[in-house]
Amino acid sequence: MSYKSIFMALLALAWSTAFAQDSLISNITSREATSLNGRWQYIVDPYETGFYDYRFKERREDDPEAYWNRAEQANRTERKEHGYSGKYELEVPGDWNHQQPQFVYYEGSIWYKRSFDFIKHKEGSRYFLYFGAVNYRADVYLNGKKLGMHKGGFTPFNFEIPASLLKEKDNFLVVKVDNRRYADEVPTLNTDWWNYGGITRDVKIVELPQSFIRDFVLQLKKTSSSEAEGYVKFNGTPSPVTIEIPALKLKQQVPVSNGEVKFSFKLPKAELWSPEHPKLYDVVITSSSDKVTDKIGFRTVEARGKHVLLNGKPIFMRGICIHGEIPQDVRRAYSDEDARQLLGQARELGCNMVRLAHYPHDERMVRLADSLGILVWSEIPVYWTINFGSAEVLEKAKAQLTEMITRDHNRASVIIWSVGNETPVSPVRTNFMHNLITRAKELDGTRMVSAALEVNYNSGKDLNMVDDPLGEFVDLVAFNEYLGWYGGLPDKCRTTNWGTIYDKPFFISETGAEAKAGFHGDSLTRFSEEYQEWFFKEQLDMLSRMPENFCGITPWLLADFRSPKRNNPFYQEGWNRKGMYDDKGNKKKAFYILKAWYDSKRP
Ligand code: GCB
Repeated sequence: MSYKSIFMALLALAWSTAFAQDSLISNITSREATSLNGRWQYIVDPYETGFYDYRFKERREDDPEAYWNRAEQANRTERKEHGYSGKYELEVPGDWNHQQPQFVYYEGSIWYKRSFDFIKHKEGSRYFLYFGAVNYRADVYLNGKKLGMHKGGFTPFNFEIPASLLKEKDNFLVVKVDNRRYADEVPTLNTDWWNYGGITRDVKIVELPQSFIRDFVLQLKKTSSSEAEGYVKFNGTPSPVTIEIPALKLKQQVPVSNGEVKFSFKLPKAELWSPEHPKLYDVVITSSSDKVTDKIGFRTVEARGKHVLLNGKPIFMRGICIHGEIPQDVRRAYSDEDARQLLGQARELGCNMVRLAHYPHDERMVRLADSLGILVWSEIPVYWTINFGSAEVLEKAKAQLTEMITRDHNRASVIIWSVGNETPVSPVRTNFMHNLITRAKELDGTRMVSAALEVNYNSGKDLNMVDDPLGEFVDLVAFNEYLGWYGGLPDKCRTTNWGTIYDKPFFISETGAEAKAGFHGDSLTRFSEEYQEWFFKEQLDMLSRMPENFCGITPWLLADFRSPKRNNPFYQEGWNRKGMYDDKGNKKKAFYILKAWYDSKRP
């Protein structure tokens, strides 16, 4: 090991211990919880006055001017320069940008405060405060004490609340949310989507026994349709467990062995989960002090030779990329209804698959995909020009990858973990991405791992080869191409062919063109619905010449979305218009072209 790598490793270790948080509790939806969703009071703090004193030193925990401390004026002579009031409230979950006009472009810190009473159900319980997601950095304080800090805008996290700190009446919970972008974060400064800030997903307190089931995996073995395997992880002392699947009359005892609870057993009569038959089974896992339930589908998925095999049979993925946004309200998606809208629109288009770009979406999306039978590509926001040379940034990306996989590793719908999008080829980047792929495979050996790669489609050659060195490490070679939008006109598709040097399944993870709904012209008129329609006709014709390993496509994308990079004053006005649906939910002409093609591809 060189001095440089020792130094980098130490730095990474220091970083991970400095910001260590409690390991993520998975399957949170099956836990009884006290919701803290609703109206929270706020203070906007662009100068971070609540966090730093006038010498810009972090405030002491008991500093009365720290915004995490109670702020009521005790008497009329007391000077108070901050406070929470019912005049200033935001809805949680929800980004702040859409809630009040003055926040539409705000990037900075906002302090959220919520007072609440709490009923403890059992003596001797443990309490965890759980956040579905906060974008980007959350500093969390309860009754004046810091519970922890978390970075990463799209994954869940939890902090243990010391039982003595949680009161029956009038708890004072404060979360400082900071959504500023930085070069050394994940994502970095530059993305093609709006950086919505706030407590964007559910907040709750879960009450758990001293030793509880923190996480478990129960899945079919990678290539066996009748053998299940997995493990149960505890927070506290592990105990033997019983796994039950009542519909299969299955009851399996699993002992603790060498401190671990791991299992593998036959599951002979299970009906397999698939898009055509999204069968889910109730699963109950009981330990000596805890019990969790879940609904789990059993299926196998693998990249073998030229194909992706689902339950042993080749599958063609009729997909669409989706951003976690509800365009008609100009906001982030967070509810059951939002998930139904997005996946419902994808189904109308004829999809059997979605790429949830470019970050993990709300857990509701993958749970609904499980019950609708929609395959999912799930991704972390390692997007474009991350600082690939930094050991610290790699740790941040790994943390988000771990949280994504831990949350969703029992979802049959999820078949691909993606470690990033359009990252520029260089040895440093390939090493970084390879590290992420290795980590994803350590965490979950049953799913495919991929990344959306780039290819130079302006090379002027008739045959464009995907030869990114990362192709060696992924299971599925996926690439983005915009031939006819960023390069030339759509008729270029007539003479262009695609291939890859890797003998692996081949997938188009993006292609698309912009159209302002309701703007019409001839097919040569940029931003007209006719241009986008022509683009898709040419693209889809081209696909008939794809090589044998071509296994699917997720065009860019379901619906128009907010992007500060899109500033054409007539057609874009701050929106990326590549949607099949516009920002009001209307279908554009291209929708029908893609839908007809998908209908022709159904098995
Ligand atoms: C891409 C990116 C996506 C962009 C899209 C576009 O390649 O992956 O995030 O929004 O192109 O519209 O240019």
